[in-house]
Amino acid sequence: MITTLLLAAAGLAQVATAGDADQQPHLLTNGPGQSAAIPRWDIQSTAKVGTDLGKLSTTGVDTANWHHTTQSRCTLMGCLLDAGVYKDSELWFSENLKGFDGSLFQVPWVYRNEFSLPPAKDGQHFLLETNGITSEADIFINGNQIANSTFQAGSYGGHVSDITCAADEKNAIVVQVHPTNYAYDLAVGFGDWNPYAPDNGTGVWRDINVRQTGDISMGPLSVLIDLPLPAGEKDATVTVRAEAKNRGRSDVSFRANAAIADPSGKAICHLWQDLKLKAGESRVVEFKQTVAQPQIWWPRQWGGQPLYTASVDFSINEQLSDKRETTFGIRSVTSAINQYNDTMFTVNGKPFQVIGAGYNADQFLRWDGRYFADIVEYMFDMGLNTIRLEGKMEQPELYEIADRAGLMVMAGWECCDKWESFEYNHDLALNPPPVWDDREYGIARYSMAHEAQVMQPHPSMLTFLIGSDYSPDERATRGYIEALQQAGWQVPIIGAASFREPAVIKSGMKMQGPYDWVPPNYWHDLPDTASLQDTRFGSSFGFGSELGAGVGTPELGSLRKFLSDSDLDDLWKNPDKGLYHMSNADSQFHDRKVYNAALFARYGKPSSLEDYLMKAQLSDYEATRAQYEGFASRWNAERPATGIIYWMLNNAWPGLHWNQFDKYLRAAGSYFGTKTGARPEHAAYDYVSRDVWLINRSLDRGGKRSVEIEVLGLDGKVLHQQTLSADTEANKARTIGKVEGLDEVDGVVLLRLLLKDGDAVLSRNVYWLGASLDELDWEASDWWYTPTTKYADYTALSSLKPADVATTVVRGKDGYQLTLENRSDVPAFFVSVNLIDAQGHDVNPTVWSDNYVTLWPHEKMDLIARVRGGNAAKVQVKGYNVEAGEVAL
Ligand SMILES: *[C@@H]1O[C@H](CO)[C@@H](O)[C@H](O)[C@H]1NC(C)=O
Ligand SMILES: *[C@@H]1O[C@H](CO)[C@@H](O)[C@H](O)[C@H]1NC(C)=O
Ligand SMILES: *[C@@H]1O[C@H](CO)[C@@H](O)[C@H](O)[C@H]1NC(C)=O
Ligand SMILES: *[C@@H]1O[C@H](CO)[C@@H](O)[C@H](O)[C@H]1NC(C)=O
Ligand SMILES: CC(=O)N[C@H]1CO[C@H](CO)[C@@H](O)[C@@H]1O
Repeated sequence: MITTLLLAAAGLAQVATAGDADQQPHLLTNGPGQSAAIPRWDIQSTAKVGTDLGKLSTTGVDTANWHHTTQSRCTLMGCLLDAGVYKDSELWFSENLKGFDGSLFQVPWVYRNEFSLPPAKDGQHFLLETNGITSEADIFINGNQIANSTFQAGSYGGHVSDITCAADEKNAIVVQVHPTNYAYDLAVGFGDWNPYAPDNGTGVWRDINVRQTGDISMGPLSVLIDLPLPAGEKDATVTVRAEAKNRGRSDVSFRANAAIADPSGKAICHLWQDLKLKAGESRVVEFKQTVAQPQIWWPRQWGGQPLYTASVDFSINEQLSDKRETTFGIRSVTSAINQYNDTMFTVNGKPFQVIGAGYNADQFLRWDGRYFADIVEYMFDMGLNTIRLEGKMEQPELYEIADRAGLMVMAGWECCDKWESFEYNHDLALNPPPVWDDREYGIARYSMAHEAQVMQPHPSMLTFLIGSDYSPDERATRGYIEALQQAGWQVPIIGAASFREPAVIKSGMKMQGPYDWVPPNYWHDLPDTASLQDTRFGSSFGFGSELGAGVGTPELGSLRKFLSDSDLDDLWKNPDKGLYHMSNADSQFHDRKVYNAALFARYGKPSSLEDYLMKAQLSDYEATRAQYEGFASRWNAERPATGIIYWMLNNAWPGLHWNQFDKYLRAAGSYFGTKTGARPEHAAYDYVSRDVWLINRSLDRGGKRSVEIEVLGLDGKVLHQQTLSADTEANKARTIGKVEGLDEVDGVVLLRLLLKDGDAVLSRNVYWLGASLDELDWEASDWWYTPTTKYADYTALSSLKPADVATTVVRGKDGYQLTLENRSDVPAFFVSVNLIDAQGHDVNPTVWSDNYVTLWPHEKMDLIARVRGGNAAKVQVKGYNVEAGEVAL
């Protein structure tokens, strides 16, 4: 005690000389049950400050020449970007990042901060909670070692250490982080998606929290739901669980209280039990409660997201010892493998077709909740219902946003590198990483335990995939499953995102491509039996866990932010060249050869960058629309299309492919193709059979529907008209007739499908069709694409006569209403609009009701833009046969 006081006094004195009281923020005010993150860090390389962590972790160390960040969590690169040492706009420009000398990250670095805590009292504890530090770390407080790097390892390894003995009123904490190598560490990597950050993501990328408790501390809450079906008709049972641990030196009797409040905040119950724990003992405390007339949590497409609250506290002699609170939703998720070995999910007893995309974290693992919320809004706008996180489990806030929004989450471990380095996977790489040792099985298991605890109460969880490209081996699988079960995991555990054997748990998901360009008919050209022996790997059957035509070309406003003039020239003048902003240099996807060969052949050789980008957006739109329409339409096929995850939703950095919107949130062709193809109520054209599919992903809107079909020549003459009628069925897709009048196409025709409820248009969908389809060489299918041997001919589009489109704008509540009017006798083809500010920069994010639209002759169309900021000054309008122009707002 005397030493403690002396140290504290010394600490105070040193702080006084350092003269920076600001360096010791009050982390917690007095009282148990509170937790706070170390709010920011100073960082420095051990090459500069040495490795005497005992000394560095005493208060008052002069860190004036360290890097000062404002972040509670950042990788080394993330911290240095935050501290202003680097700028992402510079790092990401052209090939600048390629020249970055990463050797400065080959030695350990130190994170340091000082903080104050309330004075020590008997029966009071301070706990240090880590949530994963990359790749591993030594932690010291006030000269005392709290954790070593054997123990504190793995990006997802979270641990709790009692720091009561080491802590003081004034404290210094030091975290030494060790370099990360993806072949040796269970870290957060990017595979072939994009270049690795120069630090390989090393650092305190997640919060380190200090928690104050009494003798009885509480672990994270789990909430288990028993929801009898049909959902909402019978009472539900809610079980709330938390671990209690006696950290004191003697037996303790305590009371555990639990309260559950309904979504309006009204208390449903208050439960309590009296318990006793021996010194050092822990046990799980459990409360069960019936909830009458439960308010059901639904995925957004099907209903609301009511969130209940569970609060638990432990008290000793009426003094609070620890407490936690969580929101939760009442819902059920199941999955089953059908007779074709495909996984099919249900939510609240309803078969749930996964219509989703694969998420990418920021290249420097910076988390921005606002940015993620924008992404979620874009996802719903596109009609998506699920996000796949492949080893990018981010921060706890992600799940809170998903819960509130109604977005389903498929979380899971990442492919390849150390994560999947089991003996049977050694075709993974030329130099396969060493297989796991005992320690690594341990790290993987407690990483799972930590992530499971974070995710468990969240109703947005659809599944956890314990493998991606490969299943984990038996020992790893056992560890993962035990860890999930200990956290009260209730939603499905899937063995892998691919069918590969061996698999301890069947996956029911296919991962057989494509990842590069395939024509639109690919998705509709199904094998008779839809068996896996066929070569039509990716087409619309079963559960495609990651697949797409590889598209996602940014528009010019974004490209100029990260490409030099000569990079821009490469796009259209060097169609086969490997490009730094594509996938990594050793990947098939480093160039745009397959994509560009198709673009040049189908639409004609580009005459300028603008012409190339127009054709690229057309290709991208066509590709994503066909893919989503293919899967959505086969929902009730003999071998149903049970799910689709587009590869990918977004990029880690400004990338040139594999996205539905670019890093700057500009939505272009791949976005609006998706938005059309994934409409919850939709009429889609089948390129192969010429059927019209009526797709309905809603549960509760019904009645008579009609589909008005019109085929138009490029000269604006109507070639064919037809109307199909049908009664719609909830959560179903089926064919309702064939499009006639396409037997003798001369050049290119346009096909318009209008799905109507009376006079109201539910979905408007325009295709461009040539005399014949693209021809695929199925036998030559590879894991990444199927070659096209003969291309469809859309070059006649270049002979479209110019159309005159008038644009008028009205300012609305959250944005603008644009009216486009085609004043010509010919169609105005593929017209896109874009808001820019006074400096000419894109206004992102903007949610457009529709975009990249085709107007019939003399057609008028309203487009609504929802914007957040008020800085839009002009709207840009351009089309395939509409001269680019700008209209002031
Ligand atoms: C590292 O920490 C763990 C857990 O506290 C301990 O069991 C182990 O002995 C330590 N290893 C070394 C090398 O100090
Ligand atoms: C990052 O990991 C790769 C292997 O995946 C390794 O070659 C490289 O040296 C690592 N970089 C650093 C800075 O440790
Ligand atoms: C499903 O998988 C089993 C092996 O797990 C296999 O024997 C069977 O043929 C598969 N069924 C189909 C339709 O592919
Ligand atoms: C989808 O099914 C629901 C429920 O029957 C119905 O109300 C809705 O109109 C259908 N939508 C379409 C476009 O068929
Ligand atoms: C110049 C021209 O052809 N204008 C026509 C555009 O279309 C509208 C109907 O949407 C007609 O009223 C105009 O005469």
